[in-house]
Amino acid sequence: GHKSFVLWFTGLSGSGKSTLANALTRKLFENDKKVYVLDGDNIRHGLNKDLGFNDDDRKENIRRIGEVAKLFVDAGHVVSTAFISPFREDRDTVRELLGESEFLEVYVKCNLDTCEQRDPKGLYKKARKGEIPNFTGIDSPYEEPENPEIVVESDSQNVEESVEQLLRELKKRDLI
Ligand code: GGZ
Repeated sequence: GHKSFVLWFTGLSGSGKSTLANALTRKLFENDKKVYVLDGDNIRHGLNKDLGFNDDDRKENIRRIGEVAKLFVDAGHVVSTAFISPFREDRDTVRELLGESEFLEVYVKCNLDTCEQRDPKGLYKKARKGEIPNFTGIDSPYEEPENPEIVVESDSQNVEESVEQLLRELKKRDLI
């Protein structure tokens, strides 16, 4: 079997976390890895549908996702998680839960203007109008990672280039 670990994608809404996590996971699947993606679609609509977006709920969201990711790692998978995870302390708690060798923080770095221009779901526009309170980057903070294992600059390279970068980083670490 191969190594199992978590790629913890973090970044603003619209930065490309889900897109990258899914594109990378497809590549790993084609190379016979056991893979799984945790994202809003399968977590916030299910296990965490009791949670909203105030600070406490975001903290609990990330805590549960960390625990679920750990279960997938125990089961031998390469897990990619795609959540804003805006608070450094919460990400560090997951890092401690998984252990250094099984946790890679991937900062999907994209400036707010670009995210806001992309606005794939029109959420920034609504947030600017005051229709979504506590929107990350507008009136709720995003704490940039200080020592992420990987930084993907999604505003200056395309998805294919970013996936190649991620694959290189995993090979360099003998994880794949
Ligand atoms: C940020 C929000 C909010 C608020 C709804 N702030 O672009 P999206 O739609 O698909 O990704 C965002 C997603 C963020 O959920 P996470 O579980 O990743 O957040 S956290 O890690 O902070 O718990 C966005 C949508 O949910 N969304 N309201 N107020 N994003």
